[in-house]
Amino acid sequence: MSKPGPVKKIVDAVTEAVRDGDRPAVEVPGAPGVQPPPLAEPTEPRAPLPSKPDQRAPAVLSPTGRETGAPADTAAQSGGYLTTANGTRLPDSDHSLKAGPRGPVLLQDHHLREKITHFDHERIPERVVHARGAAAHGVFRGYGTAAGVSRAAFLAEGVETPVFVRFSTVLGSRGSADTVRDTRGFATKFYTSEGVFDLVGNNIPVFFIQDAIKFPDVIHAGKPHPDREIPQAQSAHDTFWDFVSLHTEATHHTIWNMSDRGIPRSFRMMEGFGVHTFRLVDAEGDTTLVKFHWKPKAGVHSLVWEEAQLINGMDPDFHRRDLADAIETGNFPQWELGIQTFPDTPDQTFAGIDLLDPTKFVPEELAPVRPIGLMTLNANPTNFFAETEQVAFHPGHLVPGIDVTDDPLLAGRLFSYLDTQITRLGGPNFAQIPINRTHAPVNDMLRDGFHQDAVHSGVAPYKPNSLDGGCPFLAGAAEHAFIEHPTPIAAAAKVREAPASFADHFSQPRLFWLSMSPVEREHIIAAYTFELSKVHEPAIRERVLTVLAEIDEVLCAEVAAGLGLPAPRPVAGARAEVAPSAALSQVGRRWPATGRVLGILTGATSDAAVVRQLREAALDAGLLPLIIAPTGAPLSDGPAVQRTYAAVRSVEFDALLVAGVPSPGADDRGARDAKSGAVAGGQSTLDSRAVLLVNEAWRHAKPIAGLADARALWSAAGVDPQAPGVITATEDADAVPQLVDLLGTHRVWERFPAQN
Ligand code: HDE
Repeated sequence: MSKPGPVKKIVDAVTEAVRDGDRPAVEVPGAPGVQPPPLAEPTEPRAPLPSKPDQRAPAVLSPTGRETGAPADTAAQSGGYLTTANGTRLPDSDHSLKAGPRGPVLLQDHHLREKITHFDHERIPERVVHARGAAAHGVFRGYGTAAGVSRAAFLAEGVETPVFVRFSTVLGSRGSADTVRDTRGFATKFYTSEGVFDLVGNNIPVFFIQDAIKFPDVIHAGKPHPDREIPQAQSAHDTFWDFVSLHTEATHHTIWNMSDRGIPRSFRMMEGFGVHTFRLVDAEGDTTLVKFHWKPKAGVHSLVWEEAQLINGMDPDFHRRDLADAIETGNFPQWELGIQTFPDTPDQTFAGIDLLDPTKFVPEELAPVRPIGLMTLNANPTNFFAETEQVAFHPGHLVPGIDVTDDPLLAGRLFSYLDTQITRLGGPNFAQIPINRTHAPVNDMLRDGFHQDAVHSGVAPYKPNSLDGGCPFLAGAAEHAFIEHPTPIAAAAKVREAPASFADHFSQPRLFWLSMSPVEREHIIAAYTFELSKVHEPAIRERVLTVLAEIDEVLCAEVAAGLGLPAPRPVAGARAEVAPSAALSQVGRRWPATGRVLGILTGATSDAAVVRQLREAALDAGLLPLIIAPTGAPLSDGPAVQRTYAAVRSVEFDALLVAGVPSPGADDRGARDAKSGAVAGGQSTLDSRAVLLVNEAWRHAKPIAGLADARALWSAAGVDPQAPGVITATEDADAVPQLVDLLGTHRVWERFPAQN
């Protein structure tokens, strides 16, 4: 095989970029550039500044995957003077060329026309689904543990492969909010030495439909109503529930969406799933069926619904900011890639579960997830449009050793992703866009088309030829060709039918429900109740209840009670006997707290030395501390302020630390800030925004700590000082380690007593 030159070099650069210090590279993320601007408008030209250290651009490779040796900033703007697109310098970009100062504007003004024409075409069609997303660069290192089941070169021990990962919501438009209740996309592009491999998965292991032909139906039902185009980015409306209540194979995916998985705390804290069963092929040609899993090192954590709703107004970019900030502060998110393996038997079932049915998953208790590699996201994109918007994933981007199965949903995807990019990215040459370029040499005989970036030489882009010496030649297995596995197909007739096993729509939703902890069940009940209360048509609400009756009596009864409707009984009588899977619950384990956001609430009289010390301790523990103060003025000789009382909201933080008495700020009045007085019984000696902050953190079961003088705040905010997760520290230094310990379980779950 030809030596994988570019891949190795890029990985070396990435690995070098991975900072190993104990302290974040940047303590407070979000600076727009590498250097702060002067107050006055600059008067002398200078070359554009480099990107920030946390950013990386696509690798500098030719459109056909060849190493160019060009410096990494080659694709960026250059020079200190404004030019046309053709590099001619310009004297003015503020005034159109006119016949005299009062016009008319002259058609001759080529600069005006170029500037406006380009602007007119700045947008491309957003993705038909998964339009809203955020992405990062990283590296994947194979453990070698998959070597026995797959010949894929990038899975071999120690092999490092550059990756680009895009996370997304499914339903919303490109400008919609991040923390809506929805499935999240988790798409990974591996730039391997054998070509690009895309693992285009979700954060939920099952899908709404079993056959690709139903995809337009489920998406039309989930998208906003076609007449008013509302609601944006959510499933809480008539058409969604109309569809899923009639098309009951959607029941399983729907209950996952209604669970806490539908409102992740962070992209960093989501599992990822390939959903379909794939077929791995080893060096001998032997096959194994697998399901892919991404396991986040930070654990799987979620928001609570009220937080999610507040965040959508407060910071609609919450998830993309969180991802970018974590990377900028050196808290690189990591996931282990794992596989569940199943024998490749003719019936393609495992423990009675049909592996070709994408509405079913295999509980980890039946088939453990074996880790096969580690992914680290360590650089932010340099340009959102060029990279995150233009990246084009495709489940058909496969490498030798990874093949597809006959899952009918996957079959449709193999057609759809290629097709959609032709419209979205303006023609068939999107593989040549820098972020999509393979890091392996290309010799494809595909020619011409819109936006052809390659300058192909020679006269023989056809086969067979003699003019080009018969090149390019075909590869065999020894030369790492991708050879479809010759899977036998049983004798069959052409039918529009599903296998009989696909008719079971309720046993796994029941399994999921029974696997949840009591508080997670409360959240599921609340989510169904919320969503259905937004459904206008009573018949649809009642119909959903008939589906819930098939899952569980308590679930159905509680949702029915919330809607004020009678609870129906299951049609068939008995529900399936299923064994719960403990691995599905998000509650009950401990995880590292690194990268969590700590709000440090200060008052006008806070001791700057103590605040500095607490902040240092938080940074040492790998947290991202943000200082909250009455105004933007720093405490005397203390650290800079990141949030003011007027701008802050509890939902930004995973935990709160009160380091001083928040006496009322000058703007603590309803006319200026309606949050003032939001908490009944607020006392005049405390700022009511600070009281609200603590009250919300308390209600959302977040760890809260305060130094001894926080007691008055506890009582004003309705916090029980004896309750779990409330720390009143006597020694300043005590608070941070205790908070870190509490963050290990994400929330103080004991503060959410549950009944069901
Ligand atoms: Fe997709 N899906 N999908 N999908 N999907 C797209 O491709 C489609 C499905 C997923 O960050 C589109 O480039 C069909 C399952 C992700 O760029 C489109 C079917 C899973 C992303 C498309 C499915 C996914 C997409 C829209 C049913 C989880 C975002 C733009 C057969 C395993 C990728 C684009 C990114 C995007 C079609 C079902 C995941 C239209 C027809 C199942 C993560 O091609």
